[in-house]
Amino acid sequence: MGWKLSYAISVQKTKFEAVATSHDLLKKIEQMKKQGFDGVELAIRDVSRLNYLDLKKALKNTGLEVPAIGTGQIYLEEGLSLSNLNQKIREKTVERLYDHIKLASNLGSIVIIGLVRGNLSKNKNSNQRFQESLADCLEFAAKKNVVLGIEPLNRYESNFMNTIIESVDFIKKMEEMGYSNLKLIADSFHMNIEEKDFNESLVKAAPWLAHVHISDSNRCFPGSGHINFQGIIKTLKSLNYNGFISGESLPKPTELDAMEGFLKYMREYI
Ligand code: LER
Ligand code: MN
Repeated sequence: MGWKLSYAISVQKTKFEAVATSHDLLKKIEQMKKQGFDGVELAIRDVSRLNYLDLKKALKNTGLEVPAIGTGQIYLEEGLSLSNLNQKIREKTVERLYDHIKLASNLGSIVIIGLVRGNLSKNKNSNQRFQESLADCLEFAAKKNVVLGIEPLNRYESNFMNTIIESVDFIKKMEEMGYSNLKLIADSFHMNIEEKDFNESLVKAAPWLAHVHISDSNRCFPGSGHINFQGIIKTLKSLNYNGFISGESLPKPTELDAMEGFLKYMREYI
């Protein structure tokens, strides 16, 4: 089975710890090529600050793909989210995501809707407002042939869509409303906290599963904690999953060790 492997890189300084960072994207992508990665997942706060020419050059030189673009820093660094009570803030979030979607359209990536969801408030319209803001993004993305991926997050990082089934139900509801470009991203770290059974949840996720994030129970590279990755790999194979597997783990003991640890584990078991 030849799954393609990528690793999440933040292109700007960030509070989010479970990524590798890069201030020289060109060098970083060349390093990843040498390590044997097939792709680089980019976590981007503000697309307008990205050195697009360097990125294009690095991708052309190396042949690496960008399977996914992460957006969580919009929330973590700036407090913008799709569920903010303030309409102006929701609009600003949507505008910001349009830039991620345009970039994704150029690079053939999916755009991750994880932390940028924010948190629902007690206000009874909260969920509706989130849904409307996301629908704006979905419409814009559809015109650009871009898929958005809901990533269920553990309860300590968001207060809604914590589980696969909750997220699948939401995706189905959006499909009924005519939005067909919303898919699902499974992250082993969040699943370990929220799911009853990895296998059952992945089976339910399968028809919508577009991307997979991998880190162990302690958010370090696979093999450092107690998640049964061999079980996960077996299930994904049985489901004919054919997307990318992307490492998203703490830079421990060092960033390079974490990236190498991910590759070594995956090469041994996939
Ligand atoms: C956050 O914990 C995470 O896993 C990111 O991929 C979501 O934006
Ligand atoms: Mn993740």
